[in-house]
Amino acid sequence: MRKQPSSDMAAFREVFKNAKHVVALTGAGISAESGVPTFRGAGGFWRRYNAQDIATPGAFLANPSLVWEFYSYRRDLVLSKKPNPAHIALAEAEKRLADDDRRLVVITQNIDELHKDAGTKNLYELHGTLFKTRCTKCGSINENRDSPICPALAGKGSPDPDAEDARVVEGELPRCKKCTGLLRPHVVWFGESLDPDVLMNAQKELDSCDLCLVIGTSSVVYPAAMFAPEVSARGVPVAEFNIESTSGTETFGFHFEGPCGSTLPKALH
Ligand code: BJW
Ligand code: ZN
Repeated sequence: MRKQPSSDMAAFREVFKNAKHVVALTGAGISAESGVPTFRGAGGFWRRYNAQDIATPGAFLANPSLVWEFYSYRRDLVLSKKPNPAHIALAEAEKRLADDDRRLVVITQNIDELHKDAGTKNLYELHGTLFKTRCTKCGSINENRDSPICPALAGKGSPDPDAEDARVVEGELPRCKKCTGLLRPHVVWFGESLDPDVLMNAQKELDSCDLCLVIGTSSVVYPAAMFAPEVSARGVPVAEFNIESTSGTETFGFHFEGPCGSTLPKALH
């Protein structure tokens, strides 16, 4: 039988004290205490859709207006949110470790930029960001924090399951300034490949780290879901911070159950 993961904080802190290269893999749960909804479980729906229905190239092709409503709503929501003590604990630990010639890196699945806002510098955003657009015609990528992102989406995107689809015509959705092509959010949808450079650099960090933290992710979406189990299989300690057990828990050495805004600052202080 497998050993149960330990929840001994003193033992974890000893491992952390001696680690030279720490990778923190984060998911939606780290932003939950900032007020950003997670994807799975209660509250994970926008209207009657979950992420797997609407965060796809097929959904965008079929109804770009609906998908833009979804992202427009989430951009506005996130613009009103701030990093919480878990994001800040990681950013502060990165600075402290750097002063001691050690390294902490965050690999996030989140697209909310709250790690950046907290001051994290060593950051890989696996699934892109809410605040960049990409042209579907010329491929140009641009930062964009406009609210609303275009006049036709002003006041649209209500998450209410009874809200009516705005059916904005394509010509009035966000368009490219260079070529007038239709813009899309610069995020990674189901069935799409991750940016190969981001993926390669993240993989290098994972291959050389001597401690891995898995924070606020259900560990069901690939390829991120296999990162921590791979590190663990190398014999490197992995510590999970989550409000519940996940499919990965059994393979990790440590599991700290509870909101990571409370558990992580204690672990990394
Ligand atoms: C707290 C907390 C608190 C709450 N404190 N904790 C291999 C096998 C099977 C399938 C595949 C495979 N390889 C690829 C696939 C297909 C697919 C996939 O993984 N599907 C699975 C669902 C099975 N993957 C892909 O398509 C990926 N592309 C790819 O691999 O390309 C090559 C390829 C394609 C197809 C076939 C084979 C190869 C791309 C995935 C892109 C995911 N995109 C999304 C949307 C991004 C844009 C957007 O946000 O709109 O990314 S989906 C969504 O899920 C989002 C998230 O980043 C991602 C992960 O979710 P996360 O962060 O784990 O959130 P939750 O909600 O699931 O969990 C929150 C956790 O927090 C929970 O555990 C809570 O308990 C916890 N929690 N409060 C601590 N306070
Ligand atoms: Zn263009």
